[in-house]
Amino acid sequence: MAGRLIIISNRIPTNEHLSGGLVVALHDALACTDAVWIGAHPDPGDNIEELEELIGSKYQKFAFRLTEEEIQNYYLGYANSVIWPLCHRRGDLVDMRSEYQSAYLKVNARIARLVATQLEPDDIIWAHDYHFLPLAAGMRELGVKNRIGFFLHIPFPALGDLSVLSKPETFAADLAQFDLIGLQTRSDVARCLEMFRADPRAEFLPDGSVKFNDRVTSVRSFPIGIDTAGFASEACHAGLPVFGRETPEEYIIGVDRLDYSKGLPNRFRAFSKYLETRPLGRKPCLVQIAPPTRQQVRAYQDITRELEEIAGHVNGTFAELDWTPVRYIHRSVPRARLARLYRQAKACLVTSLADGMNLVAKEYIAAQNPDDPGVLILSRFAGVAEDMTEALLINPYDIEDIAKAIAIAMDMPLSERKERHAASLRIVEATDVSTWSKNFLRVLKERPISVDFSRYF
Ligand code: ADQ
Repeated sequence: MAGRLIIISNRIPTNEHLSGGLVVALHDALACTDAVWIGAHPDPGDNIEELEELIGSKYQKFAFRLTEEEIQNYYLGYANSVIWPLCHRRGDLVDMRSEYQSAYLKVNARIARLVATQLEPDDIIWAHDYHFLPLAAGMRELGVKNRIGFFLHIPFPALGDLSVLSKPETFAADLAQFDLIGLQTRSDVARCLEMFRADPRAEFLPDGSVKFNDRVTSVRSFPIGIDTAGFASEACHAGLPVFGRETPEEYIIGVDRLDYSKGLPNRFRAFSKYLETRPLGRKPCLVQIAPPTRQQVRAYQDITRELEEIAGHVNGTFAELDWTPVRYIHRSVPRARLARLYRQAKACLVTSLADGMNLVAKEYIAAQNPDDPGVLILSRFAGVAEDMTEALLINPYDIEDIAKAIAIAMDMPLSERKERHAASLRIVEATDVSTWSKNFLRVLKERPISVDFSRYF
């Protein structure tokens, strides 16, 4: 009998219709396999030694509880105040504390135990993201031999930056316990292989995989995507006007979680710079949708305050009775509405200083009318830029460069818009989300279940 697919992620969807991202991403894999999804319960709790079944889904879902203290130390602490800034090249924001690290290890060891008790020999496990770096190591210690794959949604850190960790050598050792390490881009793969190359415990095998002590792991890129056709059809849907009565004449859109990695302050400053030199009579808006996240972490409070100040300043400088240049919306927008907002926008600004992939870029392209498309202004530092080279690529650290790109986008001739859009759409279609999960699972299933080294020598 074919084994089950066990997915482990930090968040577990509580309502499949409302949540985007990973739920949509894994929908196909979950629908056509005997699948189980395990993730953190949205509410803290003290019953931490058991998995709770969540009912009302097409596949099995189990939640593990985190205590209040673990949310503080494991989730907000080690995951989001150490690993996240490390991977996004913000060593200055790393908040290293011993209680963070011990909570991270403890929670991972517990989840390893909880998952191990559920396992059958043919099950395959797919762990998601930086919350679970030591999960396979914990499971191997318990004797788990099943295939375990890992996908890192955020950038792979540079070798030199790993030194911010108190035990940098465990980063490679933990990852090597997975049978497959999936990363977003070819550059991520290069950085990961560089880490293994620099490690005397690692050895490269003829097929490119990495032997690390007694295990062999493979490192591959699987660029994540979206449900392209589904999103495009939502964008075309007729409905109530997206802005109600306050429809701006023309607008540029930005959609991000409010995170310092998304380059929002420079985006606002560049828009302001563009406004200084814009053609007379033109009154474009920047519609920025940015719901706050991780607000208990200091760096997130700081960026929230900074953005409010800049938005206030831009509006103070340029606003007129009938025109508010920056419309800064601090909350989530339903996906169907978001799709239509993208479609009507003349341009989309993605200014990430570092970003694993950036799905907003792909959503914007999918939502456009191919006969009259808008222009994607895209940071070279977003993973999506590795393939989407026909977007208007910018350096997000250079305000003038972004401002110039806005000017070019606002007046780009239709023929050029169509060409750039068609090329970008080909990338979005080729990296559709079902392709992503199918490819990952195919490669994981092809990995030898217990490695026989005589194959290699
Ligand atoms: P994120 O950092 O969350 O994801 P991104 O890839 O842009 O970044 O995905 C955000 C998703 O949330 C998009 O689908 C977007 O539409 C949605 N979203 C954001 N703000 C919203 C709002 N206000 N209302 C409604 N929806 C909103 C991480 C990595 C990325 C990687 C993804 C997937 O940081 O680099 O692309 O995982 O692997």
